[in-house]
Amino acid sequence: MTRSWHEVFKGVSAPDAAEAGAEESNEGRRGLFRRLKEGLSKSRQHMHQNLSAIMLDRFDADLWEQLEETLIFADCGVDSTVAVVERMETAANEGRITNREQFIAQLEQSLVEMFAGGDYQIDVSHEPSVILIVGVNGTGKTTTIGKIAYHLRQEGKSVLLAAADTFRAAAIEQLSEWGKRVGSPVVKQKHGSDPGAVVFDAISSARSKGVDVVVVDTAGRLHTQVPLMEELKKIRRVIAKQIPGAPHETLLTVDATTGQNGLIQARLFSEAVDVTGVVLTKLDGTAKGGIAVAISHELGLPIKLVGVGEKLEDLRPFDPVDFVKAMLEG
Ligand SMILES: Nc1nc2c(ncn2[C@@H]2O[C@H](COP(=O)(O)OP(=O)(O)OP(=O)(O)O)[C@@H](O)[C@H]2O)c(=O)[nH]1
Ligand SMILES: [Mg+2]
Repeated sequence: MTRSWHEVFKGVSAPDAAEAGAEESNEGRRGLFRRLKEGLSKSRQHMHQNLSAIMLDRFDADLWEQLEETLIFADCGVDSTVAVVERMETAANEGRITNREQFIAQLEQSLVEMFAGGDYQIDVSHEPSVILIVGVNGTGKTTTIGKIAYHLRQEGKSVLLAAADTFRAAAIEQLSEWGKRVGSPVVKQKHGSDPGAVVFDAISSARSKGVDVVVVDTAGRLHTQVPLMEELKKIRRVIAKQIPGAPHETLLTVDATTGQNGLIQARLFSEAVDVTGVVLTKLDGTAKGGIAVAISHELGLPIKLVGVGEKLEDLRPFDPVDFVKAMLEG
């Protein structure tokens, strides 16, 4: 079942049932699912084409090979693909697949089983809560921050943005633009200053003003850039020193269009920093939405959000069942 935004954030109270009305909230969930499907239309089209080309008259090696190719093409990754095909073969051998509907239903179930469990919520229950956004260059960190801030504001939370990407000249400006758009203050210093100092200021400011959530932008980096990874660890230490237990979330952005390469980068990145979840961005730009399966399965991390466009509203809550349905169902 699609989660509403107030369910995405832990620490946001549910709207008054009488005020929202059960029907209205169901309508909201359906709307979210519809928009997720729109965002995944390229992936769905490809999946559909490939799956409808598979003839189900004989469950033989050919058929399983075709399914395997379909999943590999969709970037589900070798491990997940092998596991899914095995489950499908077992189901067929046990007589649980006799028609196309059962085939699709079983495929859905097997794909859903590939997702790592874990906590899909984003914890904003602290005063203030700190969300740190990390990832490789250009994967969508700053855009995602604008979108997250927008949704938090919609849920009635006050948000402060910290411009701790002091590395790239235009980065501070870019975050300031998002701040203006969503109506959140941005704490910044000049280009080239110490990101730790920016974060320190941001948290002090949030505390003195009673701001609910601080979202920290960081410079893009590769796990191989040792000084930059050290800098990230320092940022985390500065945060933890001011607020024990923070950052409460460290979200890793992964660009879905970079496929298996992005997956490798993400794995190494998450090994270096304590990541609490993934934001899978740019799903609208790829037919290979199966990368969500590979990332979750191979990284063992929950995907918490997906990006399906460049606009403020183009962020979706992630739910494995919905995601797989949106990818497979017409
Ligand atoms: N289509 C699409 N584009 C996106 C999405 N998310 C981000 N982008 C675009 O990707 C580009 C890079 O996004 P940024 O948010 O600047 O990425 P970043 O990780 O902050 O980049 P650096 O700070 O340079 O490391 C921009 O052109 C965004 O508009 C998405 O979900 N879909
Ligand atoms: Mg950025």
